[in-house]
Amino acid sequence: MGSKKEIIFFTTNKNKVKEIKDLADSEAKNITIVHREYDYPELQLEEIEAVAKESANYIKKKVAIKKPFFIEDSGLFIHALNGFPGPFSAFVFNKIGNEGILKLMADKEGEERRASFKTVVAFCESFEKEPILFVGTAEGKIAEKVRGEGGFGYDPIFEFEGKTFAERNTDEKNRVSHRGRAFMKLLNYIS
Ligand code: ITT
Repeated sequence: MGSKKEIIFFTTNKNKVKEIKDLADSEAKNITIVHREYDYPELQLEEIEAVAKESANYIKKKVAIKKPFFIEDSGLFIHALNGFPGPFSAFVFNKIGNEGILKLMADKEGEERRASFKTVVAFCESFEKEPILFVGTAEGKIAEKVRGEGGFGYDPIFEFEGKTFAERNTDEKNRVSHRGRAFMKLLNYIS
């Protein structure tokens, strides 16, 4: 039996840690995810790919532990609002929350409520190289009202195949979510 490979996950979001640790526990027995609470400055760029890459490069310069690590940046993109809140998802969630988004969407019906979640994982195996990016998306729609007790953030208003993400447990969400898809690509790359 080989020894387990440790990968550090820098984030301030404990819900992300739970989802990713659950997935690694069931899908990658040879990998241990180690959480480090770290609040790095996030650039406000149009593309979350660029945000994730710059964040990983910032951490490479700042942290002393030279171990393989990743960070991830996620966002909700509402088609009828030209991709808003996208890279500004954290700011908008803190300012207006799910109820605010539902108000913005009040006159939108059917196809107009389409939205997607996207996660970009930026992985640095070596501190000498550029981060490698893994992207995962989930296509769904904005629900008419908040539903469900699980998940976090925008999960109660993001509906996929009849259920919001907040109406699924972690395992069910991971199987179809943006984060689950992006992280599975990272796991496949590592193993
Ligand atoms: P970091 O320290 O990892 O940056 P964060 O919470 O600031 O943590 P993001 O910038 O990636 O993370 O998140 C942007 C916003 O989108 C934030 O308000 C989250 O609550 C929300 N969000 C991210 N992933 C989500 C998911 O899977 N379901 C619902 N909301 C999500």
